Amino acid sequence: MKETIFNYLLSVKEEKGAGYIVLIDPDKNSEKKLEEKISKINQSGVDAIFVGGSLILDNNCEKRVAMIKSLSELPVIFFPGGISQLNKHYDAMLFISILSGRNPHYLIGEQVVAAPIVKDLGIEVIPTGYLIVDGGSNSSVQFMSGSNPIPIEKPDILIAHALAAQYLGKKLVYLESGSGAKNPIPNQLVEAVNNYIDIPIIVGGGVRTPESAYEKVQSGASFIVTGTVIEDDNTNIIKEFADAIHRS
Ligand code: 1GP
Repeated sequence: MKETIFNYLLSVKEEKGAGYIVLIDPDKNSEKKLEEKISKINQSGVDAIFVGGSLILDNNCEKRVAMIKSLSELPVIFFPGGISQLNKHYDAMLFISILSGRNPHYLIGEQVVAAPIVKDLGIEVIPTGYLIVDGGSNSSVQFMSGSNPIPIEKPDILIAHALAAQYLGKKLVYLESGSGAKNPIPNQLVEAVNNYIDIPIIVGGGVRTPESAYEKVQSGASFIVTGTVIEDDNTNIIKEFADAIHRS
C-alpha cells in the first residue's frame, strides 16, 4: 500500500484503536508558545497535528505553519478555515466540504478555487465530509460558513448526512461541534452514526476531558481532535488525552 498520510492515519486506528490529533490555530499562537507546545506534543503520544482556524487576524499564517512543520515530529495536516491558509508546508490536507450546510461556497466554491493550487503544491488530499453539529453555543465555523448546525435532537438528520458523505466518496466524516463548544457531541450520536457508516469518524469540538475523549472512542470515533483545552499553558493534559484515547 502506498505510504500516504491517510494510510498512516488508518494504521494508527488499526494499531492503537483510535488516534489523537491536536489542533493548532496558527492565529492564536505566538512563536515562543509554539515552540513549547510542539515540543510537548512531540513527547506526549499524539498521532498528528491539524493546523487551521476559522479566521486569521494577521499575515503570519504561512510563517507559523512553516515553524510548526520544522518543529513537529508528526504529520502536519491542514484543517482549512479558508484558502488564505493554504501553503506548501503541510504534509496533507483535509479536503473538506461542509455537507451539513447549504451554502454553495463551502460545499463546492472554495474547493474549486483551492484545487489547482493544491495540485500545484503537490499536497496529499483527504476528502472529508464535514458535519457541523449544534454544540450549545454559536461557533465560529457556523458563523463564518453561514451554515446552520444539525440539531442534536435529530439523529436521523445527522445519520443521513454521514451516509451521504460516504456515498459521495469521502474518506472521513468529521463530526464538528465547533471549537470551544459548550457541549461536545453526545456519545449516543457518535454511536448512531457509527452504526450506519463504514468510513472513519473524526470527533472534535468541546472535548475537554480525557474521559470524555475515551467515551467518544468507545462510541465509535476513530479520531479525536482537541484544540481549546491545550491552549494557554495547559499542555500537561496532552499525554492524559493520548493515553485515554489509546486505552480502548
Ligand atoms: C475545532 O474540532 C476542533 O474545529 C477542536 O475543538 O477547540 O473545542 O477542542 P476544541
